[in-house]
Amino acid sequence: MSVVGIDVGYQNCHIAVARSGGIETIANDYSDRCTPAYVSLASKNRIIGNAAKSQIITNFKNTVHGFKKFHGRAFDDPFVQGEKPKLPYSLHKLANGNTGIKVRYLDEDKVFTVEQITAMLLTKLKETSEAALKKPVVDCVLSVPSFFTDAERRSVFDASQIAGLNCLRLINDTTAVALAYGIYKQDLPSAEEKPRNVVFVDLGHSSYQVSITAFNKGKLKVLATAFDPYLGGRNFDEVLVDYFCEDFKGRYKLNVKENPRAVLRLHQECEKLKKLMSANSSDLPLNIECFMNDIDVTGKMNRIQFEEFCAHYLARLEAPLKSVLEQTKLSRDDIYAVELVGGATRTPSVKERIIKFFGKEISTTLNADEAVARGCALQCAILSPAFKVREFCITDVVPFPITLRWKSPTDDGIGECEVFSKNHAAPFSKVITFHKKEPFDLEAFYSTPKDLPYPDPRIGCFSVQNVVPQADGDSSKVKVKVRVNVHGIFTVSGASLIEKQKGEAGEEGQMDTEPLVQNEGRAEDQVRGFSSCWFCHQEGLPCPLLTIFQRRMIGQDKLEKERNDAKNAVEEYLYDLRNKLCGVYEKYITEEVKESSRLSLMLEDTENWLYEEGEDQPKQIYVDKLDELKRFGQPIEDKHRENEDRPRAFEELGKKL
Ligand code: ATP
Ligand code: K
Ligand code: MG
Repeated sequence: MSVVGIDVGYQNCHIAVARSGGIETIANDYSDRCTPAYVSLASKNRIIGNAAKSQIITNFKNTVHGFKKFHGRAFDDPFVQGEKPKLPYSLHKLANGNTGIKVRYLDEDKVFTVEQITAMLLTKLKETSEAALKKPVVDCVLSVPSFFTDAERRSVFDASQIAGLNCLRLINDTTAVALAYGIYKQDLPSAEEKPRNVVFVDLGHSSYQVSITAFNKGKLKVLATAFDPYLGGRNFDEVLVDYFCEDFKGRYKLNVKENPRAVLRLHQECEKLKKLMSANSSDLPLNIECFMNDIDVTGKMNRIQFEEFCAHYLARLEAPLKSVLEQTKLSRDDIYAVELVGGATRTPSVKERIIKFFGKEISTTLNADEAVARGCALQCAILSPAFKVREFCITDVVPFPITLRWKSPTDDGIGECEVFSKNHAAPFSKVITFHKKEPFDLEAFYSTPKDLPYPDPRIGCFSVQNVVPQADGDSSKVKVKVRVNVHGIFTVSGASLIEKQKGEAGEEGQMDTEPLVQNEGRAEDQVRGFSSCWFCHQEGLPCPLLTIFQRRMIGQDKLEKERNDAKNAVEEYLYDLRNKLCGVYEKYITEEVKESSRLSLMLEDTENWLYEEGEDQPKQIYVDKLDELKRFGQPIEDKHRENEDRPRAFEELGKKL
């Protein structure tokens, strides 16, 4: 079993794994602990992570990034429509209304679902983990924003399945951070004492999340969460981009927004400038050579100016901070510490605002970039029977209240009740009792659409089938089990018909609560004819087929890698042989060969071939080419080795004698 935690960020992904030494974050094949959430589709393969990010300018139409927020969203969703004009790649409406991503892949126009794109990213992260652990990785824990709704969570979960991962839990970003904070603390108050309340703030590239979590020895309980799902570092970048677009329009008469490549370059430079401004308050330059129409551009900006331009965004930092205090009825004095994570909390004015709000210094005891991934790996370790880790109980919250509405086709027993209130503990199961003579439908939805950062309040529709009256014609008692599971996903996990006791009064929608269950049980065991349909669930290819599709792509990438490796092998051998011919091998080249100059000619030919016709050939051609070269090179090499070995053999012999 693998113990892997992945922070799936909008911009940056981090992986932490459990090894004998404990939890550690790992580097990818670029020796980078951060893997950019970029997927580039090309004519022969897919390129994912760092290599994809560096392709963004050259292959901008097919380099997909910033897709995390498309999970579970319809193409017509106002957010998706708002993003569309800003993206260098195309979006496409899928048959089921969802957001698809249109690219050229293997020289064909292709439309991928968001789940498929995220699965590609996850495949890369899976490979990186496998390389570090030197064994196959299947089990993992992934992070999601605490404000993700059912449809978004299902979509991320589907992506993990497509990637061949077994996601043990989708954990909220701020909860993962809380776990990374709490599990090693030796001095937490005991169970009877007042808990230690800590505020966690995560300002990433695309979103802003705040939680208050109460810690006691061996456990953490999230008390409340609040968020601004559309506030993050990318807003600051956009402010700079907009400013310089105007600036360049005035000074250079350039219409930057018309040129997607220029916009992308400007974005990159503005992000760099923004980071520099975090460390430096003086005027800083922005220079881009050959920006557009062969024009070099320069500009400048300082922190004061930047903060002025961002004032409306900075002002939005306060509301979620206020909200968590109000929800928990805690005062600032009840807060033990305020911990910041997420790259954008490095912005000085962000820190200042948070310090000012709480009237106290903030702690940065956690690694701002890696805390989420570490928390995910810790959660995975806790869930994995293969790994020994300190007992730690995690209770999260339901971010948006959930209501269940029921109706039968004929009787007018229509009703509804709120099954999960805001900040209700999660995961959690409840049993609801109905008295029915016939099958009935249950509809789950979020009760407060206006607080939902998602346009559709519907969660799902379930029908409870095979319900019949009792022998005496009276209605039957039906117990329905509903649950917010470990992933934060709402499910109707079972329904059963119960023999009614004589004279028992029937109260509709009566709720029994069951104790919190950490592991998903097989509640469906005793289900009687029960089916569900999802409003928002992904349609189209069923998961196993998607997985086959994914395997095919991985196979294609592997072929392309082998082809490139074969080509590189020819190149390497060629240069190595040439170097040695002028050096160590010189004396072994027989006269005839030298005379005919066949060898050097052949090397030259091969080199030319590599840059022309041989630039793009199937693998076998390179393999054959290498063999051809070796037929010449090998005898020389053998002679060289013989000569090298002879004195050594004498030496050895001498030692023995
Ligand atoms: P999300 O959490 O929204 O999914 P993410 O997890 O990918 O996004 P992070 O990696 O936490 O985001 O943060 C990335 C953001 O932090 C980017 O906007 C980046 O420019 C910003 N950032 C990183 N370093 C600094 C810095 N020194 N100063 C200002 N901003 C910074
Ligand atoms: K991240
Ligand atoms: Mg993040």
